[in-house]
Amino acid sequence: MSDTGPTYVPLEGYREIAPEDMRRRAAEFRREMERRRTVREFSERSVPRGVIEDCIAAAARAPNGANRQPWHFVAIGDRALKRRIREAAEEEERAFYSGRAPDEWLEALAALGTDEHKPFLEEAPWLIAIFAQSYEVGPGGEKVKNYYVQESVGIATGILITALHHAGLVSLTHTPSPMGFLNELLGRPPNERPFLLLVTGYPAEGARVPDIDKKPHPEILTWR
Ligand code: IYR
Repeated sequence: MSDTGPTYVPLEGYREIAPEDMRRRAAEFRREMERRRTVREFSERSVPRGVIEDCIAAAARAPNGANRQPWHFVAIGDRALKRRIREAAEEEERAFYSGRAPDEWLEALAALGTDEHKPFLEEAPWLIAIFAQSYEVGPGGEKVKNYYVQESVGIATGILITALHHAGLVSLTHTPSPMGFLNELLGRPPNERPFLLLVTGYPAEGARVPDIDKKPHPEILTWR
């Protein structure tokens, strides 16, 4: 471990935005994010790998605990592998929907219309498996602690979802539970836990989304 203090460089990336531009940019971005919807019906249209790479690169800029960057992304475009992931996820989901999930949870999901069928795992051009590194393995095989892992990976995932939306794609945050099969199918080590599986691509033609809305502002925002 380093025993030297910090070294500093100038903040070169910052760009000041004039107040009127700031208002316009904030309002435009708000409107863009108001168009984001989680989509479960995907087209098989392909999406260039470079787009996915740029979105993941944006996500990997996320602030995170002690700059450990405790994440690993696996971008899956291979059809056979997507099929195996679908089969494994559907097996877990069958158990979830037919008994493992408490009634209260199933009631909470009723408005979303989800069930154990996950065709999107094969149809969408890309699946992005996000792994959280609970700890690192040091040179002598010892466990090195990571900090704020859930928060860090959650922030990175939020940026990834935003980047994909900004690029003109839709996504689905899919959480087959448990997700341990992803370590096996994707060859990831035991210090990594699957965080979620992000499905992304174009929406299917005529895709529909649940008729649900976000909470009104007074409920989510307090000014003091
Ligand atoms: N993992 C299941 C169930 C599910 C859970 C929540 I919380 C959702 O917001 C949606 C689905 C599935 O993916 O179907």
